Amino acid sequence: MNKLAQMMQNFFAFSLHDTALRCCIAVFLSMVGHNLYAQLAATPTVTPQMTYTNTDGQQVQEASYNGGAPLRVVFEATPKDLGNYTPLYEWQFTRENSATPFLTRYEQTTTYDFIESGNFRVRLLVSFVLGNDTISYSQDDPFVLNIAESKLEFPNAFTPNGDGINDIFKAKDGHQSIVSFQATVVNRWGKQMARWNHPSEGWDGKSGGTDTPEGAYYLNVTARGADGRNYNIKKTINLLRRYDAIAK
Ligand SMILES: [Ca+2]
Repeated sequence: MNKLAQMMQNFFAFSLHDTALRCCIAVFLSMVGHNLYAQLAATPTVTPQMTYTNTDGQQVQEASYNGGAPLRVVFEATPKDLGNYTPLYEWQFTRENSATPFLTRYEQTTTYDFIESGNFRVRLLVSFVLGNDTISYSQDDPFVLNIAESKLEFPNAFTPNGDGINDIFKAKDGHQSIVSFQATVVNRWGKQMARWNHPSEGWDGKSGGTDTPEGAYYLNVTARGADGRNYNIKKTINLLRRYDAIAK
């Protein structure tokens, strides 16, 4: 190897080393700088959350709901990194296929009772304001709530004999979206035997703590569905204690 080649080799070796070092320093400074920047200028944001009580009685956080009414839902903005920004919240409640909200709420956390059937969308918009500076947030995917149409039916008979089968007279399983309800049962002389105010409740066949006789009784139900349907159910029901294999 001649002297020139040796010099060139040394030069490039140094140069490469130098470049690598510079890169390392640059990356390091960039990371430190980025962290500092992130700490100094964290962008305020929100994490919208929807909470409701499911049919099992448990509170759940979901992005959608399919089922009956009434349904109470809590919407929370859950802001973070606000710094000195003032958040201005706007919850827009719309019906599917409508751009115009039927309701707008301006709270950080808002509660709404869905009592009408239909397909709803709920979206959070936020303006974070600091002096003349405004940062806008818009929820990409709105919460989706599909409230079912109402359903309410009653059986013709029940067997309150304590065997655990069909012992309580009540609405058939599958009743849904009933937002107001009142039921009474009278005997053939018009005397009230029972009264209840929720579709999941019923009559155990007793009156004043004692078993009522077998036979025909008269049910009168007035109820209203989330879809606006009015129920006015009057029917004869049979109280049977000896038979279990009765049609529900
Ligand atoms: Ca029974």
